Amino acid sequence: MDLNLPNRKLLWGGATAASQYEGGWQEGNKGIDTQDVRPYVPRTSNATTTTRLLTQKVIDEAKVSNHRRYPFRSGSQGYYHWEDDLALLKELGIDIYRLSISWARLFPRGDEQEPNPEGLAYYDKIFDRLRSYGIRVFLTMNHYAIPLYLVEHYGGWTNRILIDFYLRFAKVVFERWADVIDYYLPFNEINAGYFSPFNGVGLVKEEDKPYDQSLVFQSLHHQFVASAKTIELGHKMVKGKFGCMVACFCYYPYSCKPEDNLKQVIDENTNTWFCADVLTRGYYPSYMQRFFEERNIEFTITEEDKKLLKENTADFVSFSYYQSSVASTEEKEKTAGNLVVTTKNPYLEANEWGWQIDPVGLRITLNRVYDRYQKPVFISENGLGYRDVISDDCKIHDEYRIDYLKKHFEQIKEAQRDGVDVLGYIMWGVIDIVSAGSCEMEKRYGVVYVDADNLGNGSYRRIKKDSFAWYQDFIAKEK
Ligand code: BGP
Repeated sequence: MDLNLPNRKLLWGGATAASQYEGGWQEGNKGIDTQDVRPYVPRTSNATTTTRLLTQKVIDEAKVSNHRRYPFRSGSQGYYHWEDDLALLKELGIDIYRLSISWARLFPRGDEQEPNPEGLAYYDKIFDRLRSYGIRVFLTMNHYAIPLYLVEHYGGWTNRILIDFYLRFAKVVFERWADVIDYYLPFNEINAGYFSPFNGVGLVKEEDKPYDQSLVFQSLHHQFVASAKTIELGHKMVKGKFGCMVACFCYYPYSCKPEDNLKQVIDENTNTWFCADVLTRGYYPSYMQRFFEERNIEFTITEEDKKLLKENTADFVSFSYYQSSVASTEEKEKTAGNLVVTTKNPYLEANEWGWQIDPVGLRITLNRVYDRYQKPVFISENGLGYRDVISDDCKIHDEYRIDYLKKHFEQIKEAQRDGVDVLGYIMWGVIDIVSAGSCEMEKRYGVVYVDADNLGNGSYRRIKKDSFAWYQDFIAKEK
């Protein structure tokens, strides 16, 4: 019996993001952005608030400080090492490279009419080289970093005018590099907007006060509209496909107690599916009505916005997946994860940062996403954050990462056999980069090691880890 299930050859890739990789924060007339002002704070203190939820005081201090504790200003110094890095990616044999463009490198303040020529020249070089290597491009148009000027003078994404500024940026990208880009993502992990409003929507936290949720959701709504308008324009101008992306947390109920199961549904709906529902189905899901009412969240959605969302949905769905989570109605031991804190799962191991490693959860997530949207699915981020060490033989023996990748890849194959239409897999931080959550260089994901510590000490020399050869061999066999 033939059900005509999709059976694609997967694209295997690797990813970086401009703010975490490039450095060169003042090179080529780049403007300062929201990541440049995030300080590294050792994890022993109240690091989450200081590093992710920035107040104006922290921003003001950063603006006048040349201290090395601003890791995004150096990133992995990709701005200077890009030629060697792209050569390494070529050697690795990846089919597709996911990267982002720094908005502030193209539009230093964000509200200019014309792009910065030096910014254009930098990305010309990158895209030319990728073209000549035959590596396809998965472009994250905006991966967290927002020109700081837009935050301080316009209030970040709370202000509807950012949609116009963003569209100006998008148009430049379409006009200039369309021939080399296959997949576009208007926003990285769009649901980060409400877990991490400074990173996600450029919202500054007031001292000693929680975020105003109406502002958070208004900002997010503006990003939804910007995304729809980008797709509308992109479909007219370029051949590439447009996706949406959410951070997936794969919730399990703690027990078979009905209340735990209900909590699983609610947590997964509000934390994960809400944004993907809007961008993929083209309208706000009904379950959000109650969520907004119970929290007195009020914001503006115009009739024109509704029409735009409806008519410009994503061509494919993508997600990051690092860990699964547990929904429990009872107070249980907690552990951290990507963007969320969750109940500990007694069946799983976690990395040093508490992120629970769960390859089967990836298969479950792929099935849930495909079943829900019936659109092709791209795993746009996955990987293992680990404190790698250089051993006496000057190598990095990261057999734990090989084991992690192997087990996750097996589950992707299983999901394909389940009938999920998987487009590809992109390994996060293929070359070591600064952590977006904790601003550490020493939380490493790459198959290429970058010799630098959390304060930017080091040679920034690149060293291939053992996982490099393993991934290279895996990809070669897949071709
Ligand atoms: C995602 C972000 C990435 C990335 C990754 C790993 O949320 O899209 O930018 O960094 O998580 O997180 P971290 O860097 O905090 O380990």
